[in-house]
Amino acid sequence: ADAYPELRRDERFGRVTGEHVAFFKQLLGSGSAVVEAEADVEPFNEDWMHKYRGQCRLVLRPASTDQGGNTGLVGGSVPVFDEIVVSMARMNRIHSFDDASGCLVLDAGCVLEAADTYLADRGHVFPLDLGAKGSCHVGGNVATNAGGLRFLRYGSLHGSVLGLEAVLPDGTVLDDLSTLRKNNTGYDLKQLFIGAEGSIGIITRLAVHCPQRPAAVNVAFLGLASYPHARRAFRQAKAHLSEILSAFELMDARSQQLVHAVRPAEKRPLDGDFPFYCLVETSGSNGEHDYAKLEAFLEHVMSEDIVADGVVAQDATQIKALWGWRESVPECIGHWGGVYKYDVSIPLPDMYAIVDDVKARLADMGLLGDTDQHPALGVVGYGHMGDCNLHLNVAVRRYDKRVEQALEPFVYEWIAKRKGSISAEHGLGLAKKKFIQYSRSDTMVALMKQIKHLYDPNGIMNPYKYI
Ligand code: FAD
Ligand code: 2HG
Ligand code: ZN
Repeated sequence: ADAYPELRRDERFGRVTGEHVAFFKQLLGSGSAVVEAEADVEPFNEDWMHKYRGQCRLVLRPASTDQGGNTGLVGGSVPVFDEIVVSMARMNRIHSFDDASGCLVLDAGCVLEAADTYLADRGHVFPLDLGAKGSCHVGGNVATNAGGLRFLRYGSLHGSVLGLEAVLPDGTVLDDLSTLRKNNTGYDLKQLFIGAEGSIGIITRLAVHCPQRPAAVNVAFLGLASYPHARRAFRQAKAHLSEILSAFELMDARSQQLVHAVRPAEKRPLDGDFPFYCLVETSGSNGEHDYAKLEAFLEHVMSEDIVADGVVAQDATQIKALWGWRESVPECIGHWGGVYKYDVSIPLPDMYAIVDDVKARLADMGLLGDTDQHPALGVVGYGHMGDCNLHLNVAVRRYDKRVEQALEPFVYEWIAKRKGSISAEHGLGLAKKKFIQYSRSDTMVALMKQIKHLYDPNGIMNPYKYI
């Protein structure tokens, strides 16, 4: 109640008793399947950003070893009060892979990177990649409909997930584990679970369409004089690289300064300082051919003064290092205390303007600056430019209500005016639940509530969140 003064515990829900614990031990077996000890439950009560905290006292781990998951960024994965946490970490088996169709059937608790490594050995690739790959679960990815770094190439999980199995709130097992690409027989119910953030059922198994792994990957890192230059570079990247373009990411100067401040020993990709940087990746089947295309693109954009400076990675180590400057932004930016995160879609022409407007607003209000008196130390914009998806991050020395009030609803109103989305790829969780109306009409919200009620009439699935 102290943590969330605006929320009240729903007294329809029981409180965990010794009898409940005994029941679950009988059901799941004792040992590591039922977690009660305070120190062991604690990690499940706090999220990755150390921003949300619950009071759960019981964690159930149907059929493994380590905790995975809990990398969500909207407070959706930790309890609010004393809800029971179900960890999927022990359900982590890969069941089958058909290398002709590319269909992978696996448990929801498989770690994304482990699934991708399995596929790499078989010449295929998981159609999603993101910075948290080493700990997030594929079930969590699907539950949040995560977008990630190669959405531009492989598209949404709404297209890649062929089927799923889920347990409904009343215990019914929904078997929609189809491995077919085409299946127009009635409503496509699985789609409701993709991006539902655990609000209508628990995903237990997935069938995912996994493409052929590209034989050749090339990466260029560009320095640019302004945001309009970055937009022009993106246009040219599409024109020159078309079918081999697999990522186009944007990073502003401040984001790179903050990464540099945390990792001063790492050599920066370009010698000079630029207001913006872009990372361009190609994935294709012929390395030499792709490299030549990327070089021709770079030559063109430099000769036209669209790009001020650029470098093309010469080997896999350099590719990894260049990606590091992009992928480590979320982690480095939290180094000073906390981060207010806004994951938004905005039509490209206006996309970066929100960063300038937020910066000006916080500075005018005396909340942004270099001294300890200022709660905010940086307003940063980066993200998946190729998908019109910006991550607006405000790095703070400490979480501070004045900063939050300056940002909300200001950011949401700004986005609604431009017909953007207040949640592009991270979901609603607890953080965005009360702002859904900025991106969805009353009619749509009413229908969503009906769906929630239909599947979960007692409101027991991830309560207090989403809708
Ligand atoms: P959790 O955090 O454990 O859960 C997330 C939500 O899904 C919760 O509401 C939970 O209740 C629900 N859920 C989890 N498992 C299931 C299940 N089996 N059935 C039903 N509901 C379930 N996101 C992007 O879209 N793109 C990115 O590029 C990206 N990069 C990231 C980088 C970092 C460093 C971090 C920390 C996060 C990033 N994310 C990104 C956020 C993203 O949402 C998560 O990383 C990931 O998709 C969540 O998976 P998880 O297993 O950790 O889920
Ligand atoms: C990314 O693209 C993730 O790096 C995280 O979606 C973004 O932390 C964020 O705001
Ligand atoms: Zn992202």
